[in-house]
Amino acid sequence: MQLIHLSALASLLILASCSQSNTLPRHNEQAEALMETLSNAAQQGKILFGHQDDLMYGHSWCLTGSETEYTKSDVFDACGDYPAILGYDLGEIELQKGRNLDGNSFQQMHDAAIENYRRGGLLTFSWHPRNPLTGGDAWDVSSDKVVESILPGGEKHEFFMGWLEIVADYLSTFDMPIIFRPWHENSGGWFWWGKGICTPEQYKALWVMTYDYIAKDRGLNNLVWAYSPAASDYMATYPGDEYVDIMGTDIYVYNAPSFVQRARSDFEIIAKLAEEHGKILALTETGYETLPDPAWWTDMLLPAVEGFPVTYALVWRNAHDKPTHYYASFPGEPNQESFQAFHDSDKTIFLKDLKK
Ligand code: BMA
Repeated sequence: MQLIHLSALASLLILASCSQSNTLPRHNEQAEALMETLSNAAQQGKILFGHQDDLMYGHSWCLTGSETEYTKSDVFDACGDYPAILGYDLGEIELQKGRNLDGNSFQQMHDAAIENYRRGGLLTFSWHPRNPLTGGDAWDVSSDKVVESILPGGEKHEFFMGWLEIVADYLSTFDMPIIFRPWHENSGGWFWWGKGICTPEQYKALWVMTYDYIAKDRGLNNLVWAYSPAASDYMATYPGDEYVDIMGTDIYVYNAPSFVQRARSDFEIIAKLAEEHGKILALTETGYETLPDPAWWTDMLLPAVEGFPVTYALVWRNAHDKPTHYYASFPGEPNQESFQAFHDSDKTIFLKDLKK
């Protein structure tokens, strides 16, 4: 009898905890506020500026590990203000070595992001996970069975759910909203979750599995979910309105014929979809490596988004160990003046503007 009672009680508790997580609002207040900040910017014809790995390192410097202030920034040193959005990457968190694929300490990314939120700034995480089937990196597309292998019933399913657990554990240490952008650029064929490496159905199932575990099972409703394929194939892998908050896309300058033309024709498509589906529009990654055009900031990036409700544009990282791999200006970089004009423009929002 006693046993029956105990197991009945256990079932009741399980049921109660399930129904509790099912009744959680999809977004907590922090996430709602983040989405409102983004939407308000677009309504005013403004765009938030983001920079990948800002505060962690820059073109010619890198945190040593003992810092606690998180004030050094190429963007700040170039224009006197911090980006409105920090972009960080979770890649290799699944290996549990304390540092990501580009050498950033997970602890420091956490502390810098929290401090930056206290200053009024926002945060987005992408994830370049290793290949769970082959053991290679995110760019290992040697097998087209990877996604299949991690979906329910696949040989790597349990193993991969362990990776999601690590991600959810880390994300749950942030008492702040986060734009979470997994499985990005999937309309290209360069990541193991990309086009031609998995089917659209498998991709959607991967997204839903990720969402269901992190948002529902783990109850992380501080996340705002960003989807970011190319415009040409946008809806082929769309997981559904209940799984996506931001309709984004990644566009770099090397996309022919010209960046402005390409971006504008992409936004014609995605802005319409975002409106139809009630989603937020974003340029989730962009940039011109080594900034060869002095007018890139004012004469390319701003005209590329002009007239579209693009809420933010995040430029990629300024690697400290690859001298030509940079996307934001820094002191002495020839485009600093144009970057300053971009910062000073009433169309852009940096950290100081978020505080106003
Ligand atoms: C790429 C490059 C790589 C980096 C990766 C993940 O675009 O910057 O050097 O490892 O992003 O951040």
